[in-house]
Amino acid sequence: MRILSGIKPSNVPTLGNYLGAMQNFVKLQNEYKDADIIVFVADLHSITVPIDRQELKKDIRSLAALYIAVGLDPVRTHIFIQSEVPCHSELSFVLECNSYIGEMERMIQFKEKSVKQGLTVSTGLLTYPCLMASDILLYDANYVPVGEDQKQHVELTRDIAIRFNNKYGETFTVPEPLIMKAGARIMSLQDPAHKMSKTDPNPKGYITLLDDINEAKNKIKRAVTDSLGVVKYDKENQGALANLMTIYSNLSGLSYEEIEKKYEGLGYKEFKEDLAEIVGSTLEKIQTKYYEIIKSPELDRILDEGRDYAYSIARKKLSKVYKRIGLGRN
Ligand code: AQP
Repeated sequence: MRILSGIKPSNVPTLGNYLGAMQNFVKLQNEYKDADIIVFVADLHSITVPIDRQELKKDIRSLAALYIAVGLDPVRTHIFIQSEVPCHSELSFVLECNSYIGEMERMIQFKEKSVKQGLTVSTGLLTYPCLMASDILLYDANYVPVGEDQKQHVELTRDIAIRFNNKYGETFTVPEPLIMKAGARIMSLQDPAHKMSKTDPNPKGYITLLDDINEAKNKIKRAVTDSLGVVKYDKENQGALANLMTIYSNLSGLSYEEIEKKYEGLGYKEFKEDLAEIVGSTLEKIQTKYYEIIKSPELDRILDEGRDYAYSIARKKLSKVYKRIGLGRN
């Protein structure tokens, strides 16, 4: 069994990326001892929108180090940088030729991001689900752990794989999205109607894993809440509080009922102060490990090993695809 996933280095990962994705990679790594686990830094995905070169370079390395800092063990999990394995872009074009523009235009992420960009929206933003499909199909991944927002792209990957297999013969494993319920969709701290995103123009809406600890605590304390003043999980009527309770529950291990009991008769203030401490100590643990790794030459060794491992699998799959289609001389 192979489990594969990636995150794009379009800034430092947020608590949303951590709870919806990274934490689950670690759980799966520790639970499925026999699975082959591959996690990559999806740097090609970052260039679908304008991005500063220096920032990108920094974020690529940071994300690789953060994977290890949150608990991925490079002995168990192969970690690599997507653009260092050219097969991803090569297969992507083949998949673009086996998918439809209508399918791409239906993707919610494309709709949302293209509205923000207006006329300058890149072609890559439209076709990036094909790149994501390549990321997955090159490795015959059985499971792809993602947050809820990426489910649609994994479903599209399934459609493309089935279509290709029907047309050219059995080539790709059809993957399943793996969405862990807890933390699947963390919302902005300033607007509970929108998911927490690392490129939100309002930095108060998100907490990154490398935020200054005091600043992160303040973001929790200043997060919007509702007017009812009761700590009760009610997504419909108290969406902002429900989001904070989800973060609380995930990081502390307490259930919603246990949290409600703990704050019975108390207001939001105590709840938020405690949550700020919980978030602060989570970040502190991650950051301590992060600053050890980011400086060490070990990180490059891990990424070299990951790249070579990924390349050996991806190249074979790409040759098979080319052969099936009739490309080249073989
Ligand atoms: N708010 C979220 N709650 C839970 N999971 C989330 N993920 C993203 N946001 C949340 C999950 O994190 C993984 C990596 O995402 P990505 O960076 O590759 O793409 P994204 O979904 O576009 O993430 P962002 O933070 O919103 O980035 P930008 O702002 O650059 O677009 C995925 O598994 C995703 O589901």
